[in-house]
Amino acid sequence: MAFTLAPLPYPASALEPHIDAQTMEIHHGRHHKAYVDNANKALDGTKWADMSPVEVMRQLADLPENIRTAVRNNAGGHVNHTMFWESMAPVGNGGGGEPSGSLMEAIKRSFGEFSHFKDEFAKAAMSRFGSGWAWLCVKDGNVTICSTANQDNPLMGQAIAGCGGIPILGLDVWEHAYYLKYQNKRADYVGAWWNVVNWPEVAKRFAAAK
Ligand code: MN3
Repeated sequence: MAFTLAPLPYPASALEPHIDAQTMEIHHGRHHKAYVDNANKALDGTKWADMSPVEVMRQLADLPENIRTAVRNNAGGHVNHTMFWESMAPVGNGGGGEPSGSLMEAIKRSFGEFSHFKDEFAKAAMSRFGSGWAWLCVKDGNVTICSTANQDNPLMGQAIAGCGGIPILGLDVWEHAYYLKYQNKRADYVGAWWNVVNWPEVAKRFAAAK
């Protein structure tokens, strides 16, 4: 089964004004679609073509060298964006606010106050030079922050991605994620994004990762 592009879990305009509809349409319909198409092209006819994209990503080191970079970028892009769409929700309809329960406890254990966690996450997003992602991961039962370049994902492992753990929240800091509305002001995009973070969904991933 080839990878497929799932529809957005909400209308493209649902995250307005924080993320504009045109950005969502282009980001999902063109960028994410291209990752899906190119991953399928690279994997076509190999034994990895029938695996889930997450499985493929975990086995990156075993892939033939002639397709490894294409799969790293495009299966990575597919997994990262699928998670990204599901990590957001309209304001007041799942998006924004603060986490609760055991996820909030884990955040406070690692970062003290929730506001300090947000500062540290924003720092990871801001200090990623060029294109990449900021992540909240579960590692040894605790939550940690890291960032990766391009479409790398912590599930690819420390040796490839430069950080490890099970990601439960990711923020796309490629310019295609924010340039139409925010131009070069990445900090404004990161600040606005907190309003649409789907904490109930992140909490579900946290529970599954522990
Ligand atoms: Mn993107």
